[in-house]
Amino acid sequence: MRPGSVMNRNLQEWIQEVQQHCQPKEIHYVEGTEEENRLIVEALIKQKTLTRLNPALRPASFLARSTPDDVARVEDRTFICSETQEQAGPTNHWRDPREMKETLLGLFRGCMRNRTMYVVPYCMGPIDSPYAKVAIQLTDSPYVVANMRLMTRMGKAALDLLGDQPFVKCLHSVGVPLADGEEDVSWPCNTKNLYISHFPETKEVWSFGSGYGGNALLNKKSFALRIASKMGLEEGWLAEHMLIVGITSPEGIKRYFAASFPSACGKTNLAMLTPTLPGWKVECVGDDIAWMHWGQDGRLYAINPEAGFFGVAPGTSMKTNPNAMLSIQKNTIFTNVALTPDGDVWWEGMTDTPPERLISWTNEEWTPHSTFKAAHPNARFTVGSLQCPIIDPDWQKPTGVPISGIIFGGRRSTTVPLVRQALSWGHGVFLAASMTSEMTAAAKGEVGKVRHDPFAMLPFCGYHMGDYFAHWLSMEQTGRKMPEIFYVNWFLKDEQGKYLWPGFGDNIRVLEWCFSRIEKRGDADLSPIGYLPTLDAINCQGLMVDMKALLKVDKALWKKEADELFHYFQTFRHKLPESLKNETEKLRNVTR
Ligand code: O2Y
Ligand code: MN
Repeated sequence: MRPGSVMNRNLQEWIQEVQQHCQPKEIHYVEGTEEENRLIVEALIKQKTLTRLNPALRPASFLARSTPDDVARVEDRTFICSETQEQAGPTNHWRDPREMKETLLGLFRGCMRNRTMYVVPYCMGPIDSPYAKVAIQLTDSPYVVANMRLMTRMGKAALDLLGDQPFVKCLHSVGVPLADGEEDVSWPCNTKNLYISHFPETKEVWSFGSGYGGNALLNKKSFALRIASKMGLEEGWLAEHMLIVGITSPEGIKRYFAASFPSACGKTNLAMLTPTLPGWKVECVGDDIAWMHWGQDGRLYAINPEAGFFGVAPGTSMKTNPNAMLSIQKNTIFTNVALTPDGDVWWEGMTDTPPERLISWTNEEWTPHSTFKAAHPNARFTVGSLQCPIIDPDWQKPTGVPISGIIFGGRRSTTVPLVRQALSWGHGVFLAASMTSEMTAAAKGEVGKVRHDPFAMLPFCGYHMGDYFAHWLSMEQTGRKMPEIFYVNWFLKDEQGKYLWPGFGDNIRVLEWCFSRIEKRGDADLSPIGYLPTLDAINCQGLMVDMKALLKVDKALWKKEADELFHYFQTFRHKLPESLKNETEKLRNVTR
C-alpha cells in the first residue's frame, strides 16, 4: 500500500504532519499480509525484541521481554484531556487538552528519528458490522504492529472500509529517537516521560514512552473503551469492559451473557469456561470488551470489537483454563514469561512442578530455589480469537449476539456473597456502580487493597463517571427487553484464608442459577442486597462447599459497606443520579 493509495484526505494530511514532526527515517504503510508480518517478525528477532520459540513445540510463536519498568498499564500516567475537568470527572486524571498537546508536541518532536513509522489501519468489530469503527495508529514500534495484527482486523481491509470517513487517530511512540549509527536496544521505552493521553472530543489518543500492552496497543483500552465509551454516550450505545459468552443448557437452550470484572479477576477464564456440570456448553465471543447496541426487536446485542486475546499468562493451566492453553499452542506472542531450556514457555501456575531450570522474564538463570518469579505476574499472551477451540459460531455476526444477562463481579475475600440478582435494572446499575475489588498486578498500585471500580470501568471510562451512571440508567426504555443483572464474587475466603468456592469450571453452577432466574425459574429469597439463591438453589452435587457462608449477608459488614459507599458516591456531587442516591440510602437503612 503505497502513499498514493491512501485515499482518505484527512489521513494523508495527518501522516504528513506527524512525519514532519516526529521525523521517522521511513514510513511503512501496513497492509496486513503474511509476508509483511514475516519480515516484521524477522526484524524483531534480529533486534532481540523477539525470540523464536522451538517450532516443534510452539510453532510460529515468539517471546518478548520488556524492561522491568515497562510491564503494565500505568493509570497515574493515563489522562483524559476533555475540554473541561468537569467532563472528565473525579475518577480520571484530567489535563487541559491544549496544555497536554503542547507538552506532548515537545516530546514527540524528532522522537522517531532513525526509526520506521508504521501506519496501521485497523477495524474494531467485524469488517461487515454496522457497529465496526476504523482507527489508524501511527507507531514506531514493530512489536505493537505484530500484536495488533493478532488483536484487530488490521491492514488493507480496514483502510478500504474507512474510505473518506472520519477516523480515530492514535499516535504512539516509544520515545527513543536514535542518533545516526546508534544501535537500538531490544525494548526501547522512555518511562520517565510516560503519557497515555486521550482527547475524547476529537477522538484522538497520544501515547508516549511505553511499548507495553494497554499503554501502547491503543486499539484496546484507549480506543475500544476510553474513546468508544464517549462515542457510546454521544450515539446511544455502550462500550464496556465485558467478556461475552454463549451458554447452552442440557435442554439445548442458548443464552448469551456479558460479564464485567476488574482487571485480572479471571475474565478470560470465565469467557472460556469448561463446565463441570454435565450437558452444559460454553462458547466464547470475547474475553475483555463488549460494544452493545439495542436491536430493532428491543433486545441488547453485543459485538466483540477485538479479534484476539491479550490474556494474563500466570495462573493459566490445563486445569484452570484448558481452552486458553489450547488457543496458545501456535501463532502466539508471549511477553514476559519464562523460557524453558528446550525453547518453550513457562509461568507460575502452568504446571504443579516447575521445570528444573529456566531463563526468567528478566533474562536470568532461574531454578525452583530462586527467590524471584520466573514470569512477571502481568506476563501476557497475544493470540487470534480463531484459535480458541470454543470460539462461538456467531462471534463475528455483524449485528452481534443477543444478551440475556449481565454479570458484574469483583474480587472480595469477605462481605460480598457468591451471587445475587438485582431487583430491577435501576438496582442492577446501583450494584454495578458500587463494585469494589481487591487490586491485582494488572495495573501499578497496591496489590490487595480494596478499591471502588464502578462497572470495572474505573481506568477505562473516557468521561465523567456520574454521566456514565446516568447513561446506563437511560438505557431502560419502553419497548426494550432489559437483560437481567447479577453480581458475583468467586473470591470469598474463610478465616484461614482458604477460598470458599472452587471457581473456574464450577462457576457454571452459578451461571446455571442465573440462567434459571432469566427463565423465571430458580429459587431465590429477597435480601437487603438483592435476590439471593435459596440454600439449595445452586447445584453443588459433588462439591464440598459451605453454601451458608457463601450466601451470608452480614448486616454489620454491609452497614460499613453502605456508609463507605455513601461517602464514595459523594465524590460525584451533583452528577450522581438521584436513583443511586436513593438506593444507597435504602441500603443504609436496611442494614442499620
Ligand atoms: O498491562 C497491560 O497493559 C494489560 S491490561 C489488560 C490486558 C488485557 C485485558 N485486560 C486488561 C486490563 O487491565 O483490564
Ligand atoms: Mn481488561
